[in-house]
Amino acid sequence: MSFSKDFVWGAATAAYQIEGAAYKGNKGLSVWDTACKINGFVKGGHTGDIACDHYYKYKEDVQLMKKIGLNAYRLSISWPRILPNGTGKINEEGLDFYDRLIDELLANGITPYVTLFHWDFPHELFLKGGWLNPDSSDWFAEYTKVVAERLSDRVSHFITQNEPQCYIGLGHGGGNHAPGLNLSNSDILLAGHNSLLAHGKSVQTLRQLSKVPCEIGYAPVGVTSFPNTDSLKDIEAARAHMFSISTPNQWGSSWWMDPVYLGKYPEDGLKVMEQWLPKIKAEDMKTICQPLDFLGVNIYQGKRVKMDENNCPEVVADKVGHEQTLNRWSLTPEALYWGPKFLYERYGKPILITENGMSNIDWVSLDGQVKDPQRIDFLHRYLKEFKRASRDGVSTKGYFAWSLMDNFEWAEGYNERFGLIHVDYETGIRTIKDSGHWYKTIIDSNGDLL
Ligand code: GCO
Repeated sequence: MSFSKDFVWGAATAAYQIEGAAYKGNKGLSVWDTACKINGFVKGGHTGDIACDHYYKYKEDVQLMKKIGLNAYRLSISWPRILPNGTGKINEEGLDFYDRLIDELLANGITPYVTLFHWDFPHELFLKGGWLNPDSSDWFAEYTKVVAERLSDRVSHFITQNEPQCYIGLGHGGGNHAPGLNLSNSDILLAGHNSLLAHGKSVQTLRQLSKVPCEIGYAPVGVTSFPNTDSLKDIEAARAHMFSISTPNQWGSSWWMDPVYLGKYPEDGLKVMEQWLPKIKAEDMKTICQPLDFLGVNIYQGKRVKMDENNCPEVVADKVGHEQTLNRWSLTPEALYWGPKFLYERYGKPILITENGMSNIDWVSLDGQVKDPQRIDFLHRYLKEFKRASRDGVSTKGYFAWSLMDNFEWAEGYNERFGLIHVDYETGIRTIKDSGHWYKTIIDSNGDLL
C-alpha cells in the first residue's frame, strides 16, 4: 500500500515570511515588524516589509501552486492584520485579503489549511505582557472567533499554532527570535503554559463557531530521534530518547504534545522543571487537551541514537563530512519514517507533515531554469521514508513541503532559500525550480513514483 487516495499534497508558508505589505491595509504591528527594526536582530538588516509581496501577488502565486499540482496549501493568518491591536477593533481590509485568497484557492481546487498563529504576535498585546499575561489565552480565543466567523464557511482545516518551541523557546529564552526576550525559566514556562491554554481555547472556539465541520490540528517541531540500526534495542533507545526530557529546555516534543494530546505534561519533564513550574490547575489540562483530528508536525532532521552498554540511549556522533543542507541541518531521511511512527504509536492520530524541506543556494541559470537537484534528492529521500511509514501502518494524512516559495527566513533574513519556487526579491519575479516540477510528477502519481 502507498498513500491513501485522499492524501494531502501541499506546500506551506507563513504570513510574515511572504506577505509583505507590513505597513499597508491598516495592518497593526507584530513583534516581528518591531524586532526587524532592531539593529543586528536579522542578518543583513533584512525585514519582512515587502518579503515576497504576496499580499499583492497572491493571484499569481495561486496559479503557480496550480502549476505544481498542489491539492492543498498551508498558509497562516497575520493576527495584527485583522486585529491591529490584537483584540477589539476588527480591520475589515485585512479580513478581505484572506477572503480573496481563500476564494482564489478554492476556485483553483486547492484546499486551504489555515494556521492561526505562525509567530507574528500583535505588538500591542506584547506591550501588555504578551504570552505572560494571564489573559493571553482569551485574546487568542477572541482572534480565533473573528477568523471562524469570517472564514469557516469555506475553511475546514485549521492548525492553531506553529512551533511553540520557537516562539516561546527562542522568542522568550534564546532572544534571537521575536520578541527577542531572555527570560527566566519560570517566565518561559509560564508563557508556554499560557500558549497551550490558548491552543485549547482556540480549538473550543473553532468547534463552537465553525460553519462547516472542521478538522483541527497543531504544528509543533517534531524533535525526532531514530535508531542507529533496526535492532530492537536501538529502536527502544530512539523512542525513549525522542520523548524523554532530561534537561530544562524548550525543545522536547513531549513537553508540547503530551498536554495537547494526552492531557498531561510528561512526568520526567515535570521533575526536571519542578522549581520553575507555574501554577497548573487541573482544569487547565482539560482546556488544553481538546479532541483533535490530526497531529501536525514539522520535521526536518533527526538524531541517530543507539543503546549503549549501560542500556542508556546514546546519540551517535555524525560521521565526518556528513551530508548537510545550507543551514547545517543534517540530511536524515529516516526522521520521516521513525518520527511519524513513534508519534503515531504515542498519540494515535493521523500524521500530517506540516513542514519538511531544505535550504539551499539556488539561482536562475542562464537558460532560465532553477536547477536544484539536491532539493529533489532531499524530498525524494524523505518522502520515500514517509511512504514506508505509511506502508508499515502509520496513518499518514499528508505532506506539506516547506516552502512554496523562497521567503524571509526569520533571523537569517533572505539568506536561506527553502522554496519550490525561486523569488527574485528585487524584481518580484517567480520561477518554479526543478524541484517544483519534480514534485508535480510525484503528486500526479500520488507518490507511486517515489
Ligand atoms: C520553522 C518555521 C518556518 C521556517 C522553516 C525553516 O520551522 O522555523 O515554521 O517558518 O521558515 O521551518 O526554518
